Amino acid sequence: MPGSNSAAAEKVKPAASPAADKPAEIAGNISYHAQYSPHFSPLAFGPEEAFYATAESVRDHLIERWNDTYVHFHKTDPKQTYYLSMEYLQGRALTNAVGNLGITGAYAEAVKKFGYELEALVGQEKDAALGNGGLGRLASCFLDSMATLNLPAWGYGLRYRYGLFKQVITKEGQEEMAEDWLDKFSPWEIPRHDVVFPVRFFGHVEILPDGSRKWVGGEVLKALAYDVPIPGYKTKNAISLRLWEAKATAEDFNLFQFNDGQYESSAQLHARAEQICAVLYPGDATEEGKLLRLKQQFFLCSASLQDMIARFKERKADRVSGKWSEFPSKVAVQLNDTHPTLAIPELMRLLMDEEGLGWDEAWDITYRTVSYTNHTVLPEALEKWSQIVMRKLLPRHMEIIEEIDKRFREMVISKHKEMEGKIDSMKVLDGSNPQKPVVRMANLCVVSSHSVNGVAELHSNILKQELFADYVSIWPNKFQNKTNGITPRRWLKFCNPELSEIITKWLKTDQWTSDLDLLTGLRKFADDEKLHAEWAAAKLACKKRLAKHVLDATGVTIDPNSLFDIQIKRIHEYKRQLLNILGAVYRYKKLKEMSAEEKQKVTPRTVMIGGKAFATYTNAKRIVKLVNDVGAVVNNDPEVNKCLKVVFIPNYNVSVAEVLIPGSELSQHISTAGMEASGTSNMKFSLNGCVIIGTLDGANVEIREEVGEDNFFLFGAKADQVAGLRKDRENGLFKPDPRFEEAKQLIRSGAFGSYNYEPLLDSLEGNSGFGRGDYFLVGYDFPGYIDAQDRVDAAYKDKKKWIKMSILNTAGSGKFSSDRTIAQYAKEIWDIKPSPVA
Ligand code: T68
Repeated sequence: MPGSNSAAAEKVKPAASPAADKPAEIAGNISYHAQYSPHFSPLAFGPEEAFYATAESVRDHLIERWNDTYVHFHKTDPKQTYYLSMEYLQGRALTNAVGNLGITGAYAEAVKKFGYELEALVGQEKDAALGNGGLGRLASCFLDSMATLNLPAWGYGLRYRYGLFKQVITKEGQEEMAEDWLDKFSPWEIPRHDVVFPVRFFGHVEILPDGSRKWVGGEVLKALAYDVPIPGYKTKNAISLRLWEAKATAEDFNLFQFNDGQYESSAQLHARAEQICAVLYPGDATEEGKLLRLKQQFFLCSASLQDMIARFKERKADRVSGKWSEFPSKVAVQLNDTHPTLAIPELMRLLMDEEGLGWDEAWDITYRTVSYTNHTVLPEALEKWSQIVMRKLLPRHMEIIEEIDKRFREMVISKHKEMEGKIDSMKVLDGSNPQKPVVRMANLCVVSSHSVNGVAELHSNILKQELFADYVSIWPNKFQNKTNGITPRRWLKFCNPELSEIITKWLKTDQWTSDLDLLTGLRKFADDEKLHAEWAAAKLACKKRLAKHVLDATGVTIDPNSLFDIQIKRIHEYKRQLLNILGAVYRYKKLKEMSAEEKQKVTPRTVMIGGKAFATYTNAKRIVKLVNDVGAVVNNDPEVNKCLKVVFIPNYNVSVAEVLIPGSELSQHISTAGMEASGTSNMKFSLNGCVIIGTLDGANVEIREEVGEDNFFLFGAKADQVAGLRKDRENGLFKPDPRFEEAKQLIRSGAFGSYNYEPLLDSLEGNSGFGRGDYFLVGYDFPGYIDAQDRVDAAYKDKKKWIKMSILNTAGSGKFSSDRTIAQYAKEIWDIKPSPVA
């Protein structure tokens, strides 16, 4: 390790760590951790204690690589990427760690010596759910790929005490409970008491005698780093996910007040520090909630940038030229959506106020360092912060943002006169409502970053042609596409060992795990009967595992011979779980009308829907309730429940996805066209040999291109029709399909209970207004959806045809590896190169 005592430290021989390939030594090391890692009584060695001791033993391997990688990067001093994200959905780590390190077999054998199966211990681990959905899971897939590609890169985030809530389903619908992922402790994190930075809030700006400005006063908290080592697959590199925790200091503790019995006020700052990392994305309906979210964002940005600058300076000492202008050739900062936008004014402040640079130089460095990824075009998800709140919390940053805005406007007027009329919508500060002037974070990102990208081709085109169109004429080369991807290790090799083995066998190599394009090699076997038999057997095994999960989680028995049809994602009106459930209601109605003979011919189906609704999103919660209510009736109706079951999968998270996706046969990605930026679960399903029913939205477009149109069930309006269709409705030109009316009517009739679904059904009717007048076009797309489902039923009856479609989905998924995505970011945005540890 670098540092003043490194020579001495190197002479001290560490206690022998377990040999990775010797189960007996591994077992000894597990036993060592059980005894000497003081978390449990040494006498206890149940599955939970065994999990923690095993994880700590695996962690020894991780730490070795993680230290070596840090030293290697320190010595070679490459340009590094820093991925700033408010969210990471890491899920469980044990399977992934032993899998990436290539020591699964040895550990499986070692734990057997204690009478355990590795799979059973894996189930003891809590999901690290420090994210909401796709954006957070993408960040986690990216870390896996960065490590695997040996890229010099870091992830930075917050160490939330409670991650995304646990969803409990009651008679009332969804209830939220705090998810205590740190209940005992996380074996994967390493507190770094040597990595601490001050972060200030509030206060004021002082003008110094030399005219420079300084932010002083207010309250100052400490950011303490926790590092989570991220191992690459089949490489010695392990990078860091650095999560910050907020702390107050001993000086902030008022001993006088405490001794006086004023316990709460004596530790006020400690309480405020605790709030910062207490929960992921607190509801922002209240002013307090908004302020806390802004504090979180700034906390991440400030601590991370101070860390990057400290590292730049530390390594600068070894360089010949130590100029600040070199900063962008050593540091790339990627903003995962606008949530870490404050990195822009914070880098400007640190360079100007702390390091003494002038505006122009600081701006040039910032612009060349920062790049921004947009993940949504939904207007309500584009962040806007009150200027009043911003000025109060971050007075110096507000000044800097004002200056950025002013200089941008001047630039447009002097260099792009033709765009002058567009300045109002392009500028960073929006004062059009004098009562509530705001900072538009996306505009700040576009103006201040050298690169802006969308996450799928269609989405990136919408950014260029609509949301950011005006900027394109100023900076035609700034806008890029980087189609999302997923890591094939977690999302195929580890979660679906049955299918993985078959793929390796038929391709005669396991190289596909790091070169996913090799999957195209399966195409030539798409009609091979032997492969068909193996493929079907693997799918059935996964379906049985899935069925067991459903039984354990819900008490509902489902038939592994029925078609497994799954939609799992956050519940949102634009994702249209309502379309799915209305389709199931219509199917139920038709089944009720059929004779016993007719029912014999029906393709039996199990419809599974899972996902969390944001706690204050009423219509999303109504959808959860409706799915559960429909399930309760359908599943208990002996006339139909051999042909149809409807199951709500509770508490959807990463580890539930790892069981559901391998067992899926049909998956629904049915958002209103133009609204889903990309989607990433669509890629996971397709990779696992599941056929998609979907709209031409997000990455569906590219998946369909890759797997072939015959292997994708397409329906629905196209993105460029949506605006016109909404207009038609407003003008009373929309005529609903009778099947759509039938489905709604059955719900209204009380067939699924007496809960008042009127507000939900109302949102599909009328003819104007957001959330009313069927903004998401469920009614327009309903007939096309039902027809596509009929095609699914017919195709599933032809087993050969279906398995071929399944194989061709896997074979066409190579493009969607996050290794491809990250290699493109590295080359086309970050300009960083692989740097493997020898
Ligand atoms: C998702 N966005 C997109 N946002 O919806 C999805 N938002 O299409 C895309 O595949 C994915 O990003 C990855 O690019 C999100 O998940 C959020 O979670 C979020 C969180 C906080 C505030 C706003």
